[in-house]
Amino acid sequence: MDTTNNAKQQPCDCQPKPAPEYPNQVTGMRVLARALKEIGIDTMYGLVGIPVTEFAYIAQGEGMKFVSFRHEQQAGMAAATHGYLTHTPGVLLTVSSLGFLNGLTATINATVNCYPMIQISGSSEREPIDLDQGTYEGLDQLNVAKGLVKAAYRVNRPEDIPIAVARAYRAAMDGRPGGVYLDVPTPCLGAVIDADVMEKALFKMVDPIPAMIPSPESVDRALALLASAKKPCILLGKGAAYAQIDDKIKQLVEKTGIPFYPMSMAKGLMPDNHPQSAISCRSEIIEQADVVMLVGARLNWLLSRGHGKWNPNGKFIQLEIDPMEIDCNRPIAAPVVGDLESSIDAILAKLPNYKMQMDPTWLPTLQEITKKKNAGLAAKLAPQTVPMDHWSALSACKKVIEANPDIILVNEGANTLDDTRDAIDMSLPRHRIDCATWAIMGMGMGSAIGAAVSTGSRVVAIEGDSAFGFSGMDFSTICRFKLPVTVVIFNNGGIYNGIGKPLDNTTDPAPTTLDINARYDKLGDAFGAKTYYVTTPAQLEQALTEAVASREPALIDVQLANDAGKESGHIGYLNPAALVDITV
Ligand code: ADP
Ligand code: TPW
Ligand code: MG
Repeated sequence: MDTTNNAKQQPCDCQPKPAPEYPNQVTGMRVLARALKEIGIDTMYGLVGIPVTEFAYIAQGEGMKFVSFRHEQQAGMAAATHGYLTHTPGVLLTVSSLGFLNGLTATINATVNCYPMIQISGSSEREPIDLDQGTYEGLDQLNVAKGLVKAAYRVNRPEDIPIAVARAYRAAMDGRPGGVYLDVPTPCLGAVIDADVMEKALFKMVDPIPAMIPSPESVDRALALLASAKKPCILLGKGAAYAQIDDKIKQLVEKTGIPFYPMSMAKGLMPDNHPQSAISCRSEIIEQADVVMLVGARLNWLLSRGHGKWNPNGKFIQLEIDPMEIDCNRPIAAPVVGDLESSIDAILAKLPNYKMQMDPTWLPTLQEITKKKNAGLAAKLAPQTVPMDHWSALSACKKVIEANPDIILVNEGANTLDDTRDAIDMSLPRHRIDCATWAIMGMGMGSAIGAAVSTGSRVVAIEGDSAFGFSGMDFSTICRFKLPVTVVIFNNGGIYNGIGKPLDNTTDPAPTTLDINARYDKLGDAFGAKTYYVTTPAQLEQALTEAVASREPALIDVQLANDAGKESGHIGYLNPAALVDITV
């Protein structure tokens, strides 16, 4: 094989162009594109520059969709959401150093949330990095990523790329899903090999996502405990939504007759208004349930780590793919370790052997409480306050989104997050995506784009004004790709609200204060979106109805009062001031 550069450099025509083609030879870039295609990757999200620009062109040439972003973190959020919604790894492409780091935050977030994704980053040649000699965009990226993501690999030779890609795929998908980093140094991207060497190296993975069957004993133990419960509950997490076994979950819930409680992103897996829904009975479940069956959900901070007010005599069954999650915060009386599909299949098969002994008053009691709580919620939503607060604005959003259940709802903020989650019922699985386990701001535009691209569905992103600021520039990506996404910004002028007072010794704005008079709709105008500025619930309802019907990029600036919203939304109790009663 002749590896000298036998194709003469073409004179620059000032256009980025695909890498030079050699007769019967290919570069590492083409091997990478082909290997990704071979494992079924049809979309990449990213931001190009040296050394990955030509690779993106080659991938496009191979028929892959490349969604180009304004910031790598957003491209990564899109890839993660793609992974979550499609049960295949989302792929993020970044340049070296800062591009890699910008994207890495999303890959780590994907790992925390158990979303499968692969970040592929170009990196500088090894020698000057290892000697710290100051090369272009030099950073020891593999070592930075290791320990923060589920797995991290580097590939140095084009002929190893198919194996590297398969390894990254399995690491992202198998067991607990997560974010994987694949480092591809410039010399590997540019190295030339014979085309037939590439063809021989490409391969189809056999059984890429193997079933993990739970032991029959664990299934019997779990069923015996569930059947003995007087006040049981099935607690659904986003792992259950991710597993895409919606009909089996429905059978589990309906055949047992047990009330269910969905975590935020599991809303819609079973309709929120299902007769067995205990979504409004969180505290009753926590305080009274004697057996809680966790289905793809972790006993982490979102569930007080199983401590706090949980019934001290309550017991847990946990259906979980990762054995290390078991006994992580509370003893688990009946762990069922396996993939959810296999575990629920096994449970459904044996269910007729067990008679549920649930107290016949338990579900009706929860249904009564639900009725009261629903009336309370309706009372919060009823006043059509102007200037609007979160609730009056949400009364309008609720009507439009619930009337269009195909819409995927993306949601971040503090009050904007908490109140939207409570106000808007979901009726379809995987139609709610939010800032999730890490409670991070800055997933909005990326997740909206990943959701729209990977499903073709309409998306509405309800964003606090602060939350929107983290990812706002990628609204332009929504416009460039003409995606059916409507961004709704609740502008209350700040983080939590806009009434923060600066201390006496400064004339600077208070730390929580942003821009109550900002006209976010004009940002939309800059990129040719449909835009609206609304000050009443009726205007908001009309604007949102029109925007989602158009299936075009749209941005609605919702003017709230600057005193709408409280500090930290529903989780103010986590502030240090709440612990030690500090007042400034
Ligand atoms: P939530 O925030 O909704 O409670 P979490 O992200 O905390 O959900 O928990 C999801 C859990 O689901 C994780 O522990 C993850 O390992 C698990 N999980 C993900 N996919 C599967 C699967 N296919 N089978 C079983 N468990 C899964
Ligand atoms: C990456 C801290 C939590 S919630 C929030 C911030 C900055 C914004 C709340 O204001 P918003 O919503 O969006 O206007 P609302 O309706 O309450 O006014 N940096 C990151 N993540 C987090 N979570 C923060 C900061 C935070
Ligand atoms: Mg705000």
